[in-house]
Order: sequence, then structure tokens, then C-alpha cells
Amino acid sequence: MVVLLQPVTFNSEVYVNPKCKPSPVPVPVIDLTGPDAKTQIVKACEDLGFFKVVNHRVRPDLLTQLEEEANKFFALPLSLKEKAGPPDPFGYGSKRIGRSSDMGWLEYILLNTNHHLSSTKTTAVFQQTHAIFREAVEEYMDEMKRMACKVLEMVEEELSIEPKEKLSKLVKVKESDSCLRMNHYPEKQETPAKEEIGFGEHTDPQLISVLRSNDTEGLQICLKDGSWVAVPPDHSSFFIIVGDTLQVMTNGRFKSVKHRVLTNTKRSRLSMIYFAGPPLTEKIAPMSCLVPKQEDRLYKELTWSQYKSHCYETKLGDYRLGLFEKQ
Ligand code: GA4
Repeated sequence: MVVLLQPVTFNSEVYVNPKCKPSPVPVPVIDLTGPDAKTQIVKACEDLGFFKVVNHRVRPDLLTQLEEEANKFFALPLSLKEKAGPPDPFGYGSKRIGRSSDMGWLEYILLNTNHHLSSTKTTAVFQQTHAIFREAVEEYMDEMKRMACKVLEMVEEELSIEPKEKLSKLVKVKESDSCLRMNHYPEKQETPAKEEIGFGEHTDPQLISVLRSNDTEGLQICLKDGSWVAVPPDHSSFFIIVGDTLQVMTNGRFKSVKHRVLTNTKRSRLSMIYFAGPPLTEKIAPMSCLVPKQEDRLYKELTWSQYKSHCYETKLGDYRLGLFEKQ
């Protein structure tokens, strides 16, 4: 008798979630100092709305220090952390996300980057911690702003966008409505039988987001065919996420990528995301240098303030871009 043995493969990700594809994950890795960086960035923004950045020149010790200080904040007693909450939307929050009923298995700090708008909740975060935390956060915000601008400048060059600095200026100016989020997903005592939502699926409303995490998995992105892929963590690199505003300004050429965080690990996850947003009064519409004819524009014009207010009236997983769509 001949017994034919077939190799058995088992991938826990597939087992846990049949809709989640096993590796290899098709995340483009872009060397910011490389000769083809501009072309690669545009291609990644069109294909996936997501890519990884290496050779970013952010001091590794700044990352270590910020991570240490953030961990110290999250290790404080709840009663102290709650002095900086509930978020308005800035400050300390736990489990509840936004103003609707969205919940996640996390606690977080949301900070505004515009010092003139410094909220009392933001100030309260730093009252619970050493000055070194605030200093590290400020330096990190500057670095993230620099990186976001660099990426947008490369897009401008590759797409020959006019007027000059049309995109990067929106983030560079002091009125830029950007923010920094630190998410702490606590470790689980036991590996849960099924995945739990750390941060539910959504797209980011801003231009682009710059994400960095510790070495704990959890982040997933949604591909164009609707399937989810896990993004392997890499604490020495940054991930760039295309947001809704950039999708509108490129008339849909770039796609804002749906992403989420699942927590099914025994290790805690700490992520920091810089959301590069335009000034509140900025009019957002497809750029005329890319789409000269009105009739070819897929989206109408709205100010960032109007779109942002709309976002806060929605639930995380809602399709918000509909507000921009022409009837
Ligand atoms: C998603 C991106 C950023 O984290 C954020 C989030 C914001 C919040 O947590 O306060 C929102 C969410 C995000 C989009 C829809 C609304 C607003 C929670 C929510 C349900 C800070 C942002 O700008 O938009």
C-alpha cells in the first residue's frame, strides 16, 4: 500500500481569522535617502496607501527615551492618569474612542501639537510626569513634522505639484492642526481564544500619519480586495499611512488605507502616531494641477474644520469620505 503524505501547514493567523492573509506581507520598504525614493513613495501611496520608511535619521535614543517615559506614564495609578481625562479630544482616555460608542482594548494620550492651542488636559498629562517626558514629546513632534514634510515634498516633486510646497506647507505652518497619539494596549494574562479589537478599523482623516510601535504585533491593514494582512512590527522603522485628506487632494489617486489593531498577544503594545493635518480653515479639494477640469473632480471642496467636525460625529468604522463626494 502506498501512503501519500501531504505536508501540513498551519498558520495561526489564518486559524484565528480566516480573512487574514498569511505572510509575506506586501509592505513596501522605502529608504528615504535612496535615489528612487520619490517614485517608490508615489507608487506605494497609489497601490496600498501604506509603506515603511527606513533611513529616517531620527535619533534611536530619542525613541528609547520617549518609549520609556510613555511606559512610566501608563504605569501610573489610574486615579492620577484620570486627572488628564476624559479626553476633549486631547488628554488621557481609556477604552472609549471618540464621541460615539467605539470601544477598544487600550488606553491612550492624545496631544495637540500646536502649543498655542495647548489644552488643559494636555497640560494635565505632563503634570503627572517628569519634565523629560514633555521634552522628549516636543522633540519627537518636531521630528515627525520633519518626516511628514519630507514625504510630502517627495510627493510634490514626483507629481510636479504646483504651487510649490502646496502639500508640505499645510503641515509646516504653525496653524497646522496635527496631533500625536500614544496608544498603550495592555498585555493579556492569557492568550485569548479569539482576537480582540484593540483599535477598530478606520481610515485616518488627516493628510498622512507617521506610526512607530514597540516590537509587539497587532497592526493590520486592509488590501484593495478587502482582505486583512498583519504588519510585522519593526521598532526601528516608521510606517506612513495615507489619510482621507490626501485621497481627496489627489482626486482618489492615493488611497487612505483602512487599518486596525488586534490584541491577542501576551506582550503589551505601545504605538505612537503623528497625524499630520492642515490648518482648520484650509479648503480641501482635488488639486487643480492634477485635475484641471472641474467635471473631472470626484470631490467637492470642504474646509478641514468642516470635515473634522463630521469625523467626530461618526463612528470609527464609518465611511466618512462620502461627505466630500459630489451628488
Ligand atoms: C482616527 C485617527 C486619529 O486617531 C484621531 C481619531 C479620533 C479620536 O480618537 O479622537 C476619531 C477617529 C480618529 C476618526 C473618527 C472619530 C474621531 C475617533 C472617532 C470615532 C485622533 C483622528 O483624528 O480621527
